[in-house]
Amino acid sequence: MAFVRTRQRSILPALLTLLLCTPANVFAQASPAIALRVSGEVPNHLELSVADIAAFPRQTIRVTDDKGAQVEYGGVPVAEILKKAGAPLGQELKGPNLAVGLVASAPDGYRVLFSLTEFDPAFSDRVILMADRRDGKPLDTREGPLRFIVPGDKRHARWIRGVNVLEVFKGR
Ligand SMILES: Nc1nc2c(c(=O)[nH]1)N[C@H]1C(S)=C(S)[C@@H](COP(=O)(O)O)O[C@H]1N2
Ligand SMILES: [Mo]
Repeated sequence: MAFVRTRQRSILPALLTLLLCTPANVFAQASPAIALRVSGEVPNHLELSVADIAAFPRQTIRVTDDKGAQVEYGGVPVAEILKKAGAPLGQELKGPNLAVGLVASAPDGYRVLFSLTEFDPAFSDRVILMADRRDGKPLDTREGPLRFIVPGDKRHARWIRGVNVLEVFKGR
């Protein structure tokens, strides 16, 4: 007993010192920042960090950017994220579910509406990408950390920069 009490008395100030001297960012790193929320009418709401997104099945696509440069974007097909959220895709994407869509939004207030069919590989070979890399490097703060790439669109208005929310809902 006496031994235990002595140990506790000696270790407590050391623990307190450690706690008080630990920079706040060490605790922040313990719970990584949420880069993307998936909400709305899906069974699983998701809160994903950049690392979570990087762990999905990945793909790269070569496209012409808005300034006419040939670039390679890397990232995750949006369909993979929607699958994880339980959104209706594949065999389920028929009947009333053809009216299901999503609004992608970014912190600057920019919002873009899509139909779920646009992400479904059963509907189109065009892969809409949740990009996190441009020519092998993480997206810069103007563009990222995440951006939609919509190959084939003649205007780049749906290539939403800094996308951080996907809200799924059924149109009326
Ligand atoms: N968050 C956000 N994304 C956005 C926009 C915007 O205003 N905010 N503009 C869009 C428009 S209209 C175009 S043409 C492209 C421009 O792409 P760039 O930034 O690679 O030049 O970004 C699109 N993505
Ligand atoms: Mo644009």
